[in-house]
Amino acid sequence: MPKAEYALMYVTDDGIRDDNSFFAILEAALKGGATIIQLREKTSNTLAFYKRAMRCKDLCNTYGIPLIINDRLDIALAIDADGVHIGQTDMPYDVARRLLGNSKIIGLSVSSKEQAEKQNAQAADYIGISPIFSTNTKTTDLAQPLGISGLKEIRELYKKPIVCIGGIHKDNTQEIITNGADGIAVVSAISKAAHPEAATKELKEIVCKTGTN
Ligand code: TZP
Ligand code: MG
Repeated sequence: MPKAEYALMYVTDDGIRDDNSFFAILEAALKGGATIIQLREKTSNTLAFYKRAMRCKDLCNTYGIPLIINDRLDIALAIDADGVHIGQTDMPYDVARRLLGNSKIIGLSVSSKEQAEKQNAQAADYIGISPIFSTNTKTTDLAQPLGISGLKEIRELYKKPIVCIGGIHKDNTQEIITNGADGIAVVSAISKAAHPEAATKELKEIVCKTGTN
């Protein structure tokens, strides 16, 4: 079994501005078995982000699932989230750790073997390989996909959990887990599914039946 917490991360879809749809899909992901939620809001102002974060926290608490916040330390602190996911140009890891304390989760995106070897990646709770495959969901600030060969190289040197993101769906999940990832992070495979709860369940089953560690 992969580490349960990282098996299936649902990264919320910031394209969904309607709160009813946004929270219906989040709840479907929770019901379907997502093991961790990452709130990612790229366009909302601070107040809108904060309000969504509060509601996400309530919902995640109801299902007993951790909630982490993409990029924004201030939002994570304000709602006492379970952690943050930061990229290479966000708050430095050491500062994030100092602000959040040791009990919170800090994940770091890496887009190369060199980044995975650095001290901040080694200190993080997990790394996100970003992107593993090409995706239409994130269009700015996206590195070249690392692919399965990149994942394998990083798995050799990185001992903590690895979560892959980018272009992941039910037909490429097994290959990712077989080649050393502890979990997957998806946006559209859940948010754009005709049946988000069933889609989540299916992804989770593939990860869990494939994972060996
Ligand atoms: N970071 C790297 S790729 C990506 C993010 C947030 C988007 C992933 O979206 P999808 O729809 O799962 O390909
Ligand atoms: Mg970021």
